[in-house]
Amino acid sequence: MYFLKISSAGLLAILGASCIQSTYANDHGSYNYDNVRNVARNPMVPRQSTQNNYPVTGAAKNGTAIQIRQEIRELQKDPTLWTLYILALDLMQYTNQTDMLSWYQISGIHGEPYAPWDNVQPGAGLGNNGYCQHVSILFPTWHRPYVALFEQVMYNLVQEIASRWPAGPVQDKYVTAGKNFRIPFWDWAAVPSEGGILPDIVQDSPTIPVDGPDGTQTIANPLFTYQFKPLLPGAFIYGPTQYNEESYVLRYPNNNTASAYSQNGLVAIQLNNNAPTFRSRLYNLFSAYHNYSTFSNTGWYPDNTDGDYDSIEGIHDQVHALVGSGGHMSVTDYSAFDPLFMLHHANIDRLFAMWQVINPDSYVVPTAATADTYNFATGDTLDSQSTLTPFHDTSGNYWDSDTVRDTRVFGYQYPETNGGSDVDVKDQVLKAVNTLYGDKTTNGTDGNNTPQRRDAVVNHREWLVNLKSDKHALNGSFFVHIFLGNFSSDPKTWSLDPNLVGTWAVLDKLNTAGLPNKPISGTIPLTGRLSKLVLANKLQSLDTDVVPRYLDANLKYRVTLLDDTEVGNGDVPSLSLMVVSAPVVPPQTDSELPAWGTVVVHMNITTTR
Ligand SMILES: *[C@@H]1O[C@H](CO)[C@@H](O)[C@H](O)[C@H]1NC(C)=O
Ligand SMILES: *[C@@H]1O[C@H](CO)[C@@H](O)[C@H](O)[C@H]1NC(C)=O
Ligand SMILES: *[C@@H]1O[C@H](CO)[C@@H](O)[C@H](O)[C@H]1NC(C)=O
Ligand SMILES: *[C@@H]1O[C@H](CO)[C@@H](O)[C@H](O)[C@H]1NC(C)=O
Ligand SMILES: *[C@@H]1O[C@H](CO)[C@@H](O)[C@H](O)[C@H]1NC(C)=O
Ligand SMILES: *[C@@H]1O[C@H](CO)[C@@H](O)[C@H](O)[C@H]1NC(C)=O
Ligand SMILES: *[C@@H]1O[C@H](CO)[C@@H](O)[C@H](O)[C@H]1NC(C)=O
Ligand SMILES: *[C@@H]1O[C@H](CO)[C@@H](O)[C@H](O)[C@H]1NC(C)=O
Ligand SMILES: [Cu+2]
Repeated sequence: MYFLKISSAGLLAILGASCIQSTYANDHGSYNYDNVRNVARNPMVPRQSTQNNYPVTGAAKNGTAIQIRQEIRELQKDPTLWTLYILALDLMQYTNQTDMLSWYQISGIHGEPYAPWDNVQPGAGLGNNGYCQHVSILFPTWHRPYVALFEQVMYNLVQEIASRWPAGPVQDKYVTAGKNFRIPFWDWAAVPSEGGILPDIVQDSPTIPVDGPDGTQTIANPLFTYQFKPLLPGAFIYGPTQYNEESYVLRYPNNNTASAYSQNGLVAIQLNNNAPTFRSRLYNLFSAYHNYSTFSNTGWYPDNTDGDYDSIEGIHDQVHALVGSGGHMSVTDYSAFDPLFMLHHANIDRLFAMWQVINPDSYVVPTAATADTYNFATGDTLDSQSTLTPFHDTSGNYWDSDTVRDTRVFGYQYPETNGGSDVDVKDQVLKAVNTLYGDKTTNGTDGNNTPQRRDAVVNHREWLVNLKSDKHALNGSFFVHIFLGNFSSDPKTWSLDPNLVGTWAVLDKLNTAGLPNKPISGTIPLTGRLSKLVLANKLQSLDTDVVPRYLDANLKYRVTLLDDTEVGNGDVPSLSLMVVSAPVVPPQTDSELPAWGTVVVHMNITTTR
């Protein structure tokens, strides 16, 4: 469902309507395999590892077969693999929380409850952190074995589930398909061939029918939410208190009480509304960022230029915060419990893998840690041999950025990075970047259902807002909404407003007292919106003598916390915004990307806007 133009009244109607849409399936439960072999309910719980050094291998590799991770909506077209995927998610979620391979414990590696996993103990004084690396040179590489571990657990469950069909051709079909199983990714930037950015399956229904080994049953939809079983008191030590009361993972909760529900409908709209900026940020990142240090994370390096504000982590943060909007995905330490987390991170890993193909020589260089994690203190030097704890390889050593550099060590590739010796993989990646994220995605539609015709605008110049703030400026995650033109006076509607260009998000922890507060940065591209104005004859050109005047009259911004309360523009210590542009030579073929000239600053955006 798209909204071409929504008035403020229309937005309020949508807000109202969404209040009746979602209720939870209370204990609709998991798939019941009882009748197949007359064994106890959920007999297929993965065995608790009895030795330490659990080897992270990715999905089992049979011989040299590297399998492809597919987009979730592609995987859904294959009913056999899809059934196995849903059943494996379900089984993992219903695995006892005390088990190290349960959904609970795998999710818990990322952040809270800050428990050791695989008996990997925290460094001295570091126990109140997750293992995960953010604002870190290790952001892309740490998450690679993490997602591979999830894939490995899922793969093993798939093998077990497939074997549960009664012997015969149907079982053979599932067993054969299961051997090629890989987890899907969620491409939130490409123009979907149908539907919106947020896949229907993750939002439509709290329960789904699944045709498993014991026939068709209705189960709790494992992509809709994850239910803690049970929510352990005090597991989430840093408030707000609702996280210790909500026994379901929530997205955009309607209030912050234990009985709150997810407003997936609003998440879907604000993702559609922001998708043109996901797409443009990615396209700019692939085109203009060729240094791994800047590409990899939101941290601001002292020798950065005005063209170095964005990063893959920054775009990742925008998606996290908009999906969560006050729910679990918008808090770093709780985010991994949401079923969308691994779909999102498989996509981040894919974008990283694509970037690696274009930039094979730029990689992790020694860089001081900007924040504490479970095993590294602020200021420790992180390099390509820093251990990616708690992930061991088969020799009992930890994986490091050097050993995870190629996704094939974990037995997977992506559609764009896959190819034998006869395939020019770089050419394939460049074409995919142009097709999926490029200026010439004509005939596609963006979130507002308007054609993208940026290529029709001659004299090409890219316009952006550069943003920078301290990571913990507000002691918690927050949004900066950038508008061109008038917008609603109700902060609840800002991320949905038709005149929103994009929402920059700062993703934060909840326990920031006393933490080092380093600057981070990002961008919100303006060119797509400005080009539409040019095409509509509302703006003369994208030239430097025209655009600043227009922006001076029309560009505005507002800040909100994740519960949609406004923070005054002047009340955000360290937040700065500026308008920049660069001349860009458009690609001559679909195997090239735009060539960026020097980025220049046009205006500082003052707090009075
Ligand atoms: C690997 O493939 C071979 C040949 O298809 C098969 O016999 C074997 O069982 C497979 N091994 C695993 C671990 O799946
Ligand atoms: C989970 O395992 C623990 C420890 O083995 C056990 O006490 C508990 O009853 C189990 N929970 C469920 C729901 O089976
Ligand atoms: C929060 O939302 C739930 C679900 O609509 C409702 O039952 C509850 O009364 C609300 N609580 C408050 C304090 O608004
Ligand atoms: C990459 O960026 C980092 C951080 O700005 C900088 O220190 C380093 O010199 C750059 N590397 C190259 C090869 O330009
Ligand atoms: C775009 O759509 C128009 C009309 O539907 C069609 O004629 C044209 O070939 C399409 N262009 C591309 C690049 O697909
Ligand atoms: C913006 O709002 C002002 C004040 O309500 C109004 O005068 C102006 O026409 C509006 N501009 C647009 C482009 O809607
Ligand atoms: C954030 O926390 C720090 C340290 O506790 C405090 O000094 C600062 O005033 C807080 N800032 C805001 C905006 O709440
Ligand atoms: C923007 O502000 C910075 C520092 O606050 C200043 O150095 C710079 O000259 C300003 N740029 C413009 C275009 O006003
Ligand atoms: Cu993340």
